[in-house]
Amino acid sequence: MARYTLIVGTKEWSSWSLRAYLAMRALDVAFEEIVVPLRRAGTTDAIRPYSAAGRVPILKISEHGAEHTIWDSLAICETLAERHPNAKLWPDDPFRRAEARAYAAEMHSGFPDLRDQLSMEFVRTLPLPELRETTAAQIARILEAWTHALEHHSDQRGFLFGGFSIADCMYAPVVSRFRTYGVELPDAVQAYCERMWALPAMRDWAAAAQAEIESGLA
Ligand SMILES: N[C@@H](CCC(=O)N[C@@H](CS)C(=O)NCC(=O)O)C(=O)O
Repeated sequence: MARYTLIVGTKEWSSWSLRAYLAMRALDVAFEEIVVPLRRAGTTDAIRPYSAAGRVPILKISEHGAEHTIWDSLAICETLAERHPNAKLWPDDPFRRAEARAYAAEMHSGFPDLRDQLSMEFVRTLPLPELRETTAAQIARILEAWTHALEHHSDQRGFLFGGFSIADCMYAPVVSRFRTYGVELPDAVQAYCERMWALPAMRDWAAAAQAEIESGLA
């Protein structure tokens, strides 16, 4: 049987780690977690023993006497989807799945101004800064994409593509950013964000982030 270890960064800040964590939590499997403190002089040195890329998240899979390393949030999500088809981390329908993948890829490779100007502070609430035009345009694009998915691909389960999928994992840090900075949202998107925020895995991540703040780690 495989043994999973997920290496993540400080939960208040590590948006890429949150994505892999949510995918992991969507499976019915135990995993060990290691948290590496970010924004420290020694952060890269602390990550490199786990992966030469020096970035979190990292998934270690020990199986049949060998240890495999997967770095990068989307590669981890894809690997988990492949290894655990019953968890349905991607939609069944091929075109829906293709679209969900495009959503995930758009997040993975895009929205640099949003990520830069509204950095993830998972449980803190902060004033909304004056948005650059590019940031405002990226927020508008996300709202358009989510509204489209919720109208055309969602169902009574209420996630972007019906059941919880990797598309939701990839956008979860944006849900948190919208909450942190009080971004005004259309009703359907607000309801989606509330559903995401209420997920047990999101609540657990929030509790850990709060503990980091209280202990001075974040
Ligand atoms: N594209 C990568 C990005 C990973 C990334 O940039 N992670 C940040 C933390 S959220 C990191 O490891 N930073 C290292 C550092 O701050 O030194 C992924 O999707 O996993």
